[in-house]
Amino acid sequence: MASHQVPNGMDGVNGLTQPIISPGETFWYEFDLPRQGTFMYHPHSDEMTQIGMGMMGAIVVHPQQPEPIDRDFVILLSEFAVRAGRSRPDTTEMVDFNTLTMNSKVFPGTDPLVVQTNDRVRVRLINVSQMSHHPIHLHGHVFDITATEGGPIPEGAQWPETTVLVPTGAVREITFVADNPGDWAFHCHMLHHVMNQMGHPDPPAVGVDAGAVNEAVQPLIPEFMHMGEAGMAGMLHDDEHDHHAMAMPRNSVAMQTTPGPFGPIEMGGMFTIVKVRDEVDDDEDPGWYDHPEDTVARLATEQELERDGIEIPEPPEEVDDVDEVEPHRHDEHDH
Ligand SMILES: [Cu+2]
Repeated sequence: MASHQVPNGMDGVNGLTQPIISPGETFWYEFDLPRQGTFMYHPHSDEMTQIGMGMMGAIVVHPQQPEPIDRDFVILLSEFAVRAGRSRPDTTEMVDFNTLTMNSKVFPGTDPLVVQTNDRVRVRLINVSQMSHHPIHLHGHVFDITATEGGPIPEGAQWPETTVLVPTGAVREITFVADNPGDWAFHCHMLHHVMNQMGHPDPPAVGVDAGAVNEAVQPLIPEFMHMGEAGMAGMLHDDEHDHHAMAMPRNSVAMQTTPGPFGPIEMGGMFTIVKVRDEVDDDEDPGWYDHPEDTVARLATEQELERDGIEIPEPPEEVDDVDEVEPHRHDEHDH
């Protein structure tokens, strides 16, 4: 029971303040919650296994005089090592966590945060990740950091941010007025934390047509996937070849990309959407934002480019004959 004033004997540290809880046993805990705020709990016994499989929770203690908050969210940030094609986490992993979650879900499975225009919104971010801190970034708004797991920050000491770093084992409460209608990305800014499980042991293939390699290799090595030929995003659908770009092993989600209103959203993992609407129906997902006319970025016209003195260079000619290119090989001493 982290960061609260519990009696020592209720603190739950295996071996230090209580005997181990054996399988099938239930222990009894009782303590007061004298302080308001956001707190976490998790086992202090075989943490890598138990937290590595998701054993954690939040406790929110509201003040007796409630603050004027219209929407109040709790998001537990955590990370798991779920190898491609596997159905449960690898709890021997110490460093390389590939499944970064909000409330134990990856985007697009994460819930959107639905709020009404001008709502005062609080998000309680709790990080129970094993190794990672998470710089959580909100688009379109500025928030104040109003509390930590130690309690509320006095108003004069709060400061504005658009990204809050949540260290592992810590709580950050952010508070903002949702005064900007739209669909706003709300996500960890560590770039591979907004991607889902990556199982490839192979070099990236940007610029390479890997063709049928996946289909040939995946039956033998489920983790194998070649990286997208034009970057990492061509995972859900490959328009050029009009097929599912990457055949994925069982129990897997696309590393990135989920269908959005303007095409694939090239995100996964620790990513969700704050949906600010003039009219909301409780927590109901309102769907995609309907932008007012002429408020969406679009292709610049030739006249506009000319007016601003921008010249677009001709793209280089495509190389047809790849036979002359020496294939890249791993140096055996690399590994
Ligand atoms: Cu992160």
